[in-house]
Amino acid sequence: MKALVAAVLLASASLPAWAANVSVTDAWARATMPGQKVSAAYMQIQSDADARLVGASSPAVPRVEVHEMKMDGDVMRMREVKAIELPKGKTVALQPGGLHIMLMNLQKPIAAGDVIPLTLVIESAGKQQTIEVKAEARAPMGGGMQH
Ligand SMILES: [Cu+2]
Repeated sequence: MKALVAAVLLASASLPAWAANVSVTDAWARATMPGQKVSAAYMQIQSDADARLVGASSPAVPRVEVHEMKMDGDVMRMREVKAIELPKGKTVALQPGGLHIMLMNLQKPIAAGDVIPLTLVIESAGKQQTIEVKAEARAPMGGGMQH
């Protein structure tokens, strides 16, 4: 994790002056169970200016969406969100049971220890920048994530 943080800091050093300084920590993805075609990635995101996460992609995953989970009555449902607000100075957590990066149409399983490269699209002051993130896969928990 130390190497990842260093890489993120290095990347932000070369950003243009208008860009928000965005740091991503503790990025991880859920390893899949046999036959599972979807998974999710989670992370903590902090920006030094008001910004929004407006998209994500990965060369390793055919389809990536930004999702949120919410209770609908007594059923947990998820839906795609257009953007996640990143208020200045506030750490926004993408975590199980809440906001997440959905990894879809997986062509092959994700094993614990695999590294999933993700590109986050961040918008601030009307402009977009991309942030490269590496999410290391962790073993699925009992029951996994229901879709
Ligand atoms: Cu989802």
